Amino acid sequence: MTSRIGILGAGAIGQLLCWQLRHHQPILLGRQAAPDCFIHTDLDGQRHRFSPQYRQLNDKKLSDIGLLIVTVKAYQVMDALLPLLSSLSADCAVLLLHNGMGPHLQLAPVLQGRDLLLGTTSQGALREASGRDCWHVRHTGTGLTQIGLLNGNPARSKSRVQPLLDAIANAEWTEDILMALWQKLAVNAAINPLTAIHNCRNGELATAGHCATIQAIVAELVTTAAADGIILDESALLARVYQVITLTANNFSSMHQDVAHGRQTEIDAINGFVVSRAEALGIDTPYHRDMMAKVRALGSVQ
Ligand code: KPL
Repeated sequence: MTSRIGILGAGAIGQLLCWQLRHHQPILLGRQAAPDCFIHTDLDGQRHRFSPQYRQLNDKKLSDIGLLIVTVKAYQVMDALLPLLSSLSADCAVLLLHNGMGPHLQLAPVLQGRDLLLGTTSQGALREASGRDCWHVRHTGTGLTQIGLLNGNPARSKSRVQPLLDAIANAEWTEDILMALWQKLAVNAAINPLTAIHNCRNGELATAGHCATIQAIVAELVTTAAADGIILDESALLARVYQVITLTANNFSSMHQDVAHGRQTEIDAINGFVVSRAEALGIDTPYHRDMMAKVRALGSVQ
């Protein structure tokens, strides 16, 4: 039976999903046993304690997993997933849920016919503490979650992912998931590097001084996506970027936080994905290249 849900990646989103899916008894796959976890939710002010079910990454018994949700960062996907593939059943569906784009291009050819789903979530989740005995994750907002099929069997993959869509508020099945991911990419490609470079909260990008750069970032992305077969509405996308800037005005973007904590950033999967697709298609994207160079120069580990 391949009815279990596995979650690969015990970061804040992985732990939050584990709790949201608790009635389906998901399995958290990791290097170490998962301790009890507290989910502090700003939505109802409650604190929920739960004990994730845990299985070690080198456990060869993964054949009962029917849906593997991968919540590691884009740059970790291939290293985390490849060693597990031979232990997964031939019909296990894989769902990638990370910021940015790119790993699906490497993963699709090696999945050997398994369904490949892609998704994006704007659920807010912060890991506040992760000791040996207990983890604490704060659920800060419901944001939109979109999931869709890239390759495989639509009916089978939709039924595999339905428990997840039911468990999260504001989650929807998305027919054109690549279009949704390019749209989300535009938001991250404008906000994340600029907040990291200027060491500011998202809201500061609403000032006039950033307007030309944001417009150019969106325009280059729209041109690249069009050459890649995805037609985006440039003015609607620009409006969406500014809407997110307003709605998350007080937040520090994930890239700002990565730089501030000396962690590897997701620049390669965000502006780097646009640059590499553009290069492959013979398009120049000087603003995205500039964002990459400036974020790399900030000195966090790349
Ligand atoms: O997704 C985000 C991120 O920080 O990675 C945004 C939408 C920019 C919110 O901060």
